[in-house]
Amino acid sequence: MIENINWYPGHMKKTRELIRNNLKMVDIVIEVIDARIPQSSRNPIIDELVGDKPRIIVLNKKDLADPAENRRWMDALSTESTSVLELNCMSGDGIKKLLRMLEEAQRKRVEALNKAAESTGASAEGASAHTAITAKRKSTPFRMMVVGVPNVGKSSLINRLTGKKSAQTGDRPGVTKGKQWLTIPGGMQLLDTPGILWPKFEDPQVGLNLAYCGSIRDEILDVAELALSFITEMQERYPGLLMERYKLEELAEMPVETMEMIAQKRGFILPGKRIDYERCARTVLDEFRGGKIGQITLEVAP
Ligand SMILES: Nc1nc2c(ncn2[C@@H]2O[C@H](COP(=O)(O)OP(=O)(O)OP(=O)(O)O)[C@@H](O)[C@H]2O)c(=O)[nH]1
Ligand SMILES: [Mg+2]
Repeated sequence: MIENINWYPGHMKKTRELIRNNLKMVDIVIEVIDARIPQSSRNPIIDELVGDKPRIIVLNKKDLADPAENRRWMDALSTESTSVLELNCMSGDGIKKLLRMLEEAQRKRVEALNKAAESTGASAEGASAHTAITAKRKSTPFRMMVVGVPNVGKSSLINRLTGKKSAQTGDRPGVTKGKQWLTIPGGMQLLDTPGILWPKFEDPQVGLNLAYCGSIRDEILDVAELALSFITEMQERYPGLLMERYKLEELAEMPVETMEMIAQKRGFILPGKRIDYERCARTVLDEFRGGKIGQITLEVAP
């Protein structure tokens, strides 16, 4: 059943260790989330691992989400130690602002190290501590780690920051496999990580949202059933967009009938006049994922 999506392949356990082991080396964590599902794409494991380390939350794919909701989510997610910004990795809109935020964080780090160096006393012990801190400041570049659930755009973000195609990207989950450190112009270093999920979705809706947005491999899902629950949600939240996209004068009471109407409109009919549900389902989901139905946010900001 689609309500019980559970997907936690072994490599995700490895990624968890990768994040844990590299965390002490980084100065800041960039958590990439999907602007269409800002709540569901926040991984509780990441929260637990990162703790109160300085963090920037990137509300990515802002072009695919409702602009008014993006603003509300940015307000809702920002805290004392967490800055939030919206981003479109396809156009690069928001990257300059992110770079400014990173430079500011880098400046704060140098300041903190300077302060630590100053506070070391005049004793022999203090002098060696002073030397160690100064050496650290000079030799260790500012480092960050990019984390998030699969397919949110971590590698795309990294390519924007490095200004070239350093990391492999793709419109499916599980593209990034190992770990790789990259350097961005100006000398900051960053670590791309594979997308990770968590072993159990407490709320089945979270699993559905992640599946709609392509964070869970379609191969393990019943696509027709997934599209049907997506249409059900669209009928409630964005009926106008659904009608407009599929040129429907009205929506049926039963979402399965709406799906049949869409299939009729698009000519997804098999021999014997049978509806090609599978093809219709894939089309609707692909069109949502590609932003063709409109700017859609599936979770309302608190
Ligand atoms: N419309 C839109 N698409 C984006 C944006 N950022 C990334 N994408 C697309 O989203 C898909 C996934 O991007 P990746 O950068 O591979 O995502 P990832 O988080 O590294 O994925 P994994 O390595 O599989 O965890 C690709 O098809 C990108 O082109 C964005 O801001 N807007
Ligand atoms: Mg990747």
